[in-house]
Amino acid sequence: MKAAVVAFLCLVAVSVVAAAPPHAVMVQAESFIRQEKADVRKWEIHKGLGASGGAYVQAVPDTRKTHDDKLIKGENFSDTPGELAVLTYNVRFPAPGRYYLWVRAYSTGTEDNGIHAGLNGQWPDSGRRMQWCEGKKAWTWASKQRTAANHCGEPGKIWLDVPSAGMHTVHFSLREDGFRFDQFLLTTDPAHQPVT
Ligand SMILES: [Ca+2]
Ligand SMILES: [Ca+2]
Repeated sequence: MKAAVVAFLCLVAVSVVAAAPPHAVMVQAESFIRQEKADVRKWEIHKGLGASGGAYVQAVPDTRKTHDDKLIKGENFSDTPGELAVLTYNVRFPAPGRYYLWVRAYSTGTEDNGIHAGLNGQWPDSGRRMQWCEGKKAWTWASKQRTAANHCGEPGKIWLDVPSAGMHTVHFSLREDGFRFDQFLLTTDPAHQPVT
């Protein structure tokens, strides 16, 4: 009898865990606490464009506007996360876990639509090369990673593994200059898609 009761309680406990709502944290891009490596490119706060919270940040100057403009690594482009124009945010997480990262961005072409993300001074592979192909000249939520197979990015590959509940630092750094960045969302629900 005792065993049956214990088994029943275990089933209840499992179902409670399974039914727990996912955790999510939303942050405005303009609420960064510091900016570093900003001598070549820097993030400026702008108002307008219908941005959430009334403001967004843009990586300036934007010298590579089209594919024909010269690509200069370490200046108007960086494939090395943390190299250029690094923004840091204090984010309080309700629980540890894998948080899928979504960013709301506004791009105009093919040379202002990428960024890198990191956590606690680290730049994991799952935060590299966030990429937007859809939604030109409109704020667009996306969570895709540019890969060799798909330059427009693959969904489900961008996340940050948060080691504990409480305060952690989230980072973004430049991949392409001119990038406009409104806000970001971290959610433990892999199926969640923010509404643009
Ligand atoms: Ca650019
Ligand atoms: Ca904003």
